[in-house]
Amino acid sequence: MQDTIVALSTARGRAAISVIRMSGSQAVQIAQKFFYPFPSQPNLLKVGTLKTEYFDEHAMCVYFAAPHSYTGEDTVEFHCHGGTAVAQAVIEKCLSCGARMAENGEFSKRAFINGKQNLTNAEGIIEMIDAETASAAKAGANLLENKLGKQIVDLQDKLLDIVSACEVALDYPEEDIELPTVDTAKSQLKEVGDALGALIATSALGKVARYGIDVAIVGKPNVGKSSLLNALLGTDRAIVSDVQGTTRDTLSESVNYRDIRFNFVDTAGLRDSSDKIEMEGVKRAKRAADSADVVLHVTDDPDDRSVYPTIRPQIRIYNKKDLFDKEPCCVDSLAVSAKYGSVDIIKETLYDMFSAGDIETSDLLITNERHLDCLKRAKQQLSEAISACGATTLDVVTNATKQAWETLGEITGTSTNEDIINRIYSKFCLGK
Ligand SMILES: Nc1nc2c(ncn2[C@@H]2O[C@H](COP(=O)(O)OP(=O)(O)OP(=O)(O)O)[C@@H](O)[C@H]2O)c(=O)[nH]1
Ligand SMILES: [Mg+2]
Repeated sequence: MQDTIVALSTARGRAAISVIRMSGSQAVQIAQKFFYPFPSQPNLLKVGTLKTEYFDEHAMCVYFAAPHSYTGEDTVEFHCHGGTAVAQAVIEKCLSCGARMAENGEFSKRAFINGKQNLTNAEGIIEMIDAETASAAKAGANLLENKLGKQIVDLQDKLLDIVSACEVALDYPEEDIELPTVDTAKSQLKEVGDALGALIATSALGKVARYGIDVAIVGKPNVGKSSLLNALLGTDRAIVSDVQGTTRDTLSESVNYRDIRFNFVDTAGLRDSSDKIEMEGVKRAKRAADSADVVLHVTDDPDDRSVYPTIRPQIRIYNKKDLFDKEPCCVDSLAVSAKYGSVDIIKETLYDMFSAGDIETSDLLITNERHLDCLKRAKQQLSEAISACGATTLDVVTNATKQAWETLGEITGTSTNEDIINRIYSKFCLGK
């Protein structure tokens, strides 16, 4: 018999209400010991009295009968007054009557074990809880709705068809039945491989939807990098001064713009110095630029044509245009005044550069590194199967195809090992 588990499902602290959730075969019996009158039927929210050790709480209670609940088990929810003390007293009562404290994500893990959700659904829930923008939430919602899961199962079915056709040919080599030609198998495998390729190709946009765009602001001292950061954020975040070398450490801050998260990093001005701390700052600035999605290379000299040495894409920003008496020399750059003008053109350019507008119209994006890794491995295994077609025996093709089928199963959890499952569910907060 599974333990009956309990946890606070709403956020901790001062709030209007708290929801305490209990799940397991004993959930109803335990709740009936201290909630009166207990609801006479499932799915009915009932007002009543919840007797804790310390006080009587005027609360509401609902139960869901297995398997028609989130976890697939009997589940009881108490909707109580908010605040830490009330929730604590109710949980204590549940514990003293036979429940035990749930672990992080244990409700969802039980839902997975009971076939109520697959791994991508669970990961979708995590993405939704973590989402800072509507695009990130939408990506999570798509996973939760099983859009990826369905596609994966379709592709797995196609692979299984290929495998079974090949196996018939292997088992009955002498029979005069219609055998799949190697060419047919090859073109079917290619079709699945292309579908995987198309999914993999969405991962760049998926990363933008989920995490946003990492932007490093670099340039010589005093060109106005920190002023630019402040203007981009719309807040007075970084110290600005006319002293060269004001910013020493990197300073990261995010802002949402047209539903995309921009993660800006302001950095120390690039120059040689005998100051140990300043040189460490310069080192960090270079590191920030090397790990960013894009670099804003800031200058305040309209004749500056220099290029920042990086393999990352970069945009040259001519700042302090209010002081210029001529047009900047390079046209494929942006000219702004961080101090006196709008800098929206920078965000707009970045938005277009990363095709962020496509997120809204896209149906399904790969936003999860684990899924991407599985897709890439499965594609590789299919490539091996394809090159084996005609070149070697049919069982080599079959084995590679079976491997790709297994790898795809890791995405939804049908062939995932226990460690990975545990790792995914441990990312959930308590009570989920
Ligand atoms: N006129 C004018 N002055 C600006 C503009 N942007 C920044 N400044 C001034 O330029 C000076 C340097 O600005 P900061 O933003 O501190 O420059 P920084 O690049 O961060 O400098 P370090 O941190 O030392 O590398 C300050 O006095 C700002 O007020 C601008 O658009 N126009
Ligand atoms: Mg600065």
